Amino acid sequence: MRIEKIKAKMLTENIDSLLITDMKNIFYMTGFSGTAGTVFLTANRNIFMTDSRYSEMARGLISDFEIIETRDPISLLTDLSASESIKNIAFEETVDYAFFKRLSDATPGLELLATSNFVLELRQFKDDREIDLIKKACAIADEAFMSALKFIEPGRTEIEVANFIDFKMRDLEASGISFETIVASGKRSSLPHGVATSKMIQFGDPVTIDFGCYYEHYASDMTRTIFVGSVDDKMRTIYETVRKANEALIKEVKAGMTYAEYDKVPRTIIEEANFGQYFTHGIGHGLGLDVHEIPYFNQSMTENHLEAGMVITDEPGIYIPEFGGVRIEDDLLVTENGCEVLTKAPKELIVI
Ligand SMILES: [Mn+2]
Repeated sequence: MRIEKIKAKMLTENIDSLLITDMKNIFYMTGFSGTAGTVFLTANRNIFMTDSRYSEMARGLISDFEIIETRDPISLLTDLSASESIKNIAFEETVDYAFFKRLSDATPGLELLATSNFVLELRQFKDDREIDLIKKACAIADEAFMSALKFIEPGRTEIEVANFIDFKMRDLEASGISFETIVASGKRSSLPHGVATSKMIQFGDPVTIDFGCYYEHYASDMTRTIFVGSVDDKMRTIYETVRKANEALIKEVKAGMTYAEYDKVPRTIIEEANFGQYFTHGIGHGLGLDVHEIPYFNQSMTENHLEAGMVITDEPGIYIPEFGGVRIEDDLLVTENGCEVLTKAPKELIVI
């Protein structure tokens, strides 16, 4: 149970009370998906505060919390802290300054403890239902990509392609896109995060498409680079290097691999092909309720190990300024002995 795990962690870290304000963390803990809510946990009480718009919904939805209707959760904390003899309140460090100021003004005499990733550390490990939802989000992205292959042609703008993909994913029952769809064509493909523009796609262009959707609150995130009309030898070499890096990592990954090694396997392949200086970002990230969430990877993380149940991306890229770039990104479920690739769109070099 999620709540028991959080309570155990509070005990270990000498936290008397925990204030959860991040709506995705609140959803994770309670199943509540409205726009206003605050969770306050003490050793003895699980409190969910929301305003009158949501209190009835919350009462029907959330069984293991006391529901308190209020427009001002912070002012309630003073009373609650006194009645529960609390000495400290842990809060999520992602709150904004105005919130922190109100919190600290309302709780004189109490120690405020900033926490980072308190709930997110639990969110790293997906249960079977979460995995099914992520798989569905990935399947929607796969299908949208296959449709886009038939839609992309010289004369279409990047924005038209992005709109097509976004609509297609919604048509396939996505609740929305998980981030602004990237369509970067021609030289613009050297921009790792080139959001779609009114540039027309031309014969000979590489087109990098990075996109994903939410399905029942869970995200997918996928990238493919395809070529329109033709592909030159240098681009072909770049493409095959990125693909080799992506696929080598898929073969190597399993529970127990260090975060450093996760980054190193594909990066070494790209370096050995003399493109190392053009792989300018991290190899990937976790995904779930957020499209980017912990874990993140870099080569100094030799003490962190992948564990079964994590869903992470494998997204090597090579970006040559004023020339073009390639990225291939898959979503992987880490297992004890390897991984399951959740995004299944083809990766052989595609020229349309
Ligand atoms: Mn990504």
